[in-house]
Amino acid sequence: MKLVVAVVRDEYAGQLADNLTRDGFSATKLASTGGFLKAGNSTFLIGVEADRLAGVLDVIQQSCPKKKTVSGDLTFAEGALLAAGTNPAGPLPREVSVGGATVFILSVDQVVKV
Ligand code: 2BA
Repeated sequence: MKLVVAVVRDEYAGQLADNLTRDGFSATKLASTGGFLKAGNSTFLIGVEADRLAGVLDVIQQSCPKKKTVSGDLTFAEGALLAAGTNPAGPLPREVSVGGATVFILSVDQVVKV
């Protein structure tokens, strides 16, 4: 069994939840916050048999299709940029590109429901 952890933009979360349910996948949706932009996003936990993993990834790709650019004053992100090694004297970025979804896939030893 696999555990898919998918961080998605909030605007895609409802669509993704609907499409996962439509295709027979079980999921848990958590409210989360991006460490860099400190904006709300949604994290899905999706437990799935390995032979259906590709189906989950298809649904995520279809439901969260685009990269979007977030622009504005990113001064608040200075600490994160410093931690990432960005030149503190250099200009801060005015925009960053946020993906439709960031997906982690983990192997699961066992699932127990009591
Ligand atoms: P945030 O952490 O708010 O990041 C939003 C976007 O800002 C990122 O988009 C990336 O383009 C940019 N960014 C993040 N950290 C940066 C840094 N140190 N320097 C410059 N730019 C940076 P995505 O990569 O599409 O990530 C979207 C969201 O997915 C993230 O929101 C975070 O919540 C999650 N995420 C992405 N990669 C992750 C990872 N390796 N581990 C855990 N969560 C991750």
